[in-house]
Amino acid sequence: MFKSKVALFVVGVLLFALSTTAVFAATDNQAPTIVDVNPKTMWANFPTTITIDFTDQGSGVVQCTISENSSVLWTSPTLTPSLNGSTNASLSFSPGVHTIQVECKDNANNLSVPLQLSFAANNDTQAPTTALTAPSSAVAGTNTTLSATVSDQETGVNYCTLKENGTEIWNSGTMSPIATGTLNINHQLLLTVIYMQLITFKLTENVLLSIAIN
Ligand SMILES: [Ca+2]
Repeated sequence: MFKSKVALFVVGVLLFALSTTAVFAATDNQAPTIVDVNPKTMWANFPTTITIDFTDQGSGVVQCTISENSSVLWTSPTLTPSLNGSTNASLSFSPGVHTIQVECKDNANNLSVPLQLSFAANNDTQAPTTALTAPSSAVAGTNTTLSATVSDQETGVNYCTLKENGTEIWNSGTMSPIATGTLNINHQLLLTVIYMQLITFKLTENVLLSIAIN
């Protein structure tokens, strides 16, 4: 009788141990890892989209932060828990050297090892280049479609406007910065003036072009 009670007790202890082990196995003790942060360099006074790539085991990443000198510059919204994903921040930096620290946490509040990124934020002082690719000339009073190439190796072209004798007749709106690309001006222009100007610029810089009207 005593032996059977001892046996039941032992079985009970074993079952408790097994269930406790199962609970522990479901607990996430694994901190997320920040795989990469891009870009590695930023221009000064220019909004940059920073992409944070992360992985996790267990509960999944739910939030990331970017801080500098212990002050938080940006906090992501609460993310859908993800074991392998990314999130984007938009930040603008003053001129000079910056060291930012990126951290992510999972749904069990495990904090990643911080990833540090140092870079010198410089002002973009080079104006973009642009060239009209069509047409090289036009006949006054006819509808004409313009296209142009734009190029900028620093912050990129993010806004273009077309002026006719100083009056804006078309603009691109704010675009994702273009390093090199073709700008299609989907606008039929009625050319009735002596010349037209295509102006591309970012920040306060601009360049001018003109086409001959015959
Ligand atoms: Ca985890």
